Amino acid sequence: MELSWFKKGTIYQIYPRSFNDSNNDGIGDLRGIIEKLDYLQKLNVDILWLSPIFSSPNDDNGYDISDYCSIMPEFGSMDDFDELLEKTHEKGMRLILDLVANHCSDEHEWFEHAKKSKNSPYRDYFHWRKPSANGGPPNNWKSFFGGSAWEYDEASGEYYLHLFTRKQPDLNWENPKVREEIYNAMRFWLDKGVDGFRMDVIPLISKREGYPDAPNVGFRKIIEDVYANGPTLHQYLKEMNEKVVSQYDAFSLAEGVGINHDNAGLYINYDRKELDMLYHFDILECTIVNGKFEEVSPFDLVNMKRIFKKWRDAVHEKGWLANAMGNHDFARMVSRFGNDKEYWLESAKMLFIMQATQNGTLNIYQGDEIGMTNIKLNSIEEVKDVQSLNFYEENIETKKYSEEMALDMINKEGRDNARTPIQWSDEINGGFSITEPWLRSNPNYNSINVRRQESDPNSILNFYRDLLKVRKENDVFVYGDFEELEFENPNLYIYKKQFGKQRIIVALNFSEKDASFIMEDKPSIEHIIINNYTELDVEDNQICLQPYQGIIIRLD
Ligand code: TEU
Ligand code: CA
Repeated sequence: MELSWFKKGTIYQIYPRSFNDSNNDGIGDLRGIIEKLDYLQKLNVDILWLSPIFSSPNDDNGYDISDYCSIMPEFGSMDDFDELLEKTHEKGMRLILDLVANHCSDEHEWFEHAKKSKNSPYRDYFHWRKPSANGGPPNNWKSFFGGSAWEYDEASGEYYLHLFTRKQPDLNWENPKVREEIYNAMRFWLDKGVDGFRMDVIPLISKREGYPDAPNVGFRKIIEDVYANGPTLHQYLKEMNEKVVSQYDAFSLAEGVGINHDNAGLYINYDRKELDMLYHFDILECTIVNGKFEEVSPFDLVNMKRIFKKWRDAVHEKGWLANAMGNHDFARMVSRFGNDKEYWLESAKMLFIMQATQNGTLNIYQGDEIGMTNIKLNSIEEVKDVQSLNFYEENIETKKYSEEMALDMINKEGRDNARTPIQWSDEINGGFSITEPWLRSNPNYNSINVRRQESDPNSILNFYRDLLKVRKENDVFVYGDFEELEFENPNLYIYKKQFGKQRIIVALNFSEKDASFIMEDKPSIEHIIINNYTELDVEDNQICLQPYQGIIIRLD
């Protein structure tokens, strides 16, 4: 297996709007990131991924781009970006950008031209269709954010496709000009020296011929079988890699929406030369039964183990995964998979032990390193995320849920949970800005904040730093082969990993009670490399883990 910087490097995702506000207008910005580069370097992360920083009307916070080669004025200028890139590199870190190539903004000039005239050369940059026989949308496709995926354009009497909001028209990748436009935008940033791209919903770029109706199945299945994995997709991914990414010392990370363990190889197997890695949705959605909000199943450890194993086996020696436990689209990791109340400290650390010892490129989301939690928004006026707002509107209109119930669901699963401003200190708005932020700060910044954790050797922040350092020094964390113990145990997650001569055992207690297990050989206390408690209860070959205790022991 080929070892490389982007396999071993830890990716840290920055959601710029919420990271740090340098000019106190309530919105995070590029200079705010520059101010925190020392912090990031000290955290021991290697690759910064910025969620979109390009010009955008912000219908979906930058995932609706109106100019791929300019900086969103709220975030700063091109000079700020150049400085950020240079300083990131000076500090020995890399920088990747978010490529949103499936759709652009309806305020992009391509779409404005396309809308003006059916004869415009830009018309064919998008997907236009006549109404169906009954005058309605051309087919039954639903948008990811509710409602039909087709929007009617009065002037031309045709509908255009938007798999996300109506302000995010899908680009027509069948048109070679569209592909060249995107490749040129990529080259623009790569020529500046960026180190790669995270590729937003990249599995959706090729649409099924004739836009056939979706069958009456769950939304996840529809994504897999109807929206993602289209007929010309792999041809384009190959082309993009050959013409662009492979020409630079850069890598591609796909957002694996609609990819399952059976077809993942088509995207990432080394011999395919398409993408360098992907993160899938099975872990991120393991408590979401079918589409966000409605059905939430309780966290089930054995199910999570199965998912990890299934994917590990699927890519073993053939391709490479990134591994994410949270991002700007999901509720907070410690609130979903841990216990953000009595065992906040222990469970946040334990979850990170698990994440940092899974194979694949480690992908951290901003704020998880201090154990940031979900927020309780008190009214719909406080909700900012378009997905949550659409859900609310649709369900209040149809009277499916009461206002209270809908808000409750949004508070559990909504994307704003992960988008509250980073809590730098216990000062006003968590030290993010002295102005009221675009999205309310989580009031728990009084106790959960960077400044406080900096000075506490026992903090989650210092735990992340230490563990990331150990991970850098031990390839077994990144590349090791797995052997699981007590697979069906619903409380304990135990595995051995081996890489060359290096061997470790990881043991994690996911329950709120003590839990014991037996090791083949008597464990040696001196060989404990990571422990989220100050002590470990060992008696002969038996180890007893306290609630949410997690340990890593060297076995050589
Ligand atoms: O997300 C795509 C995506 O699949 C998410 O919408 C996901 O399904 C949802 O949040 C889970 O319920 C990407 C971006 O990460 C997201 O922020 C954008 O809104 C979306 O694409 C459109 O660009
Ligand atoms: Ca600002």
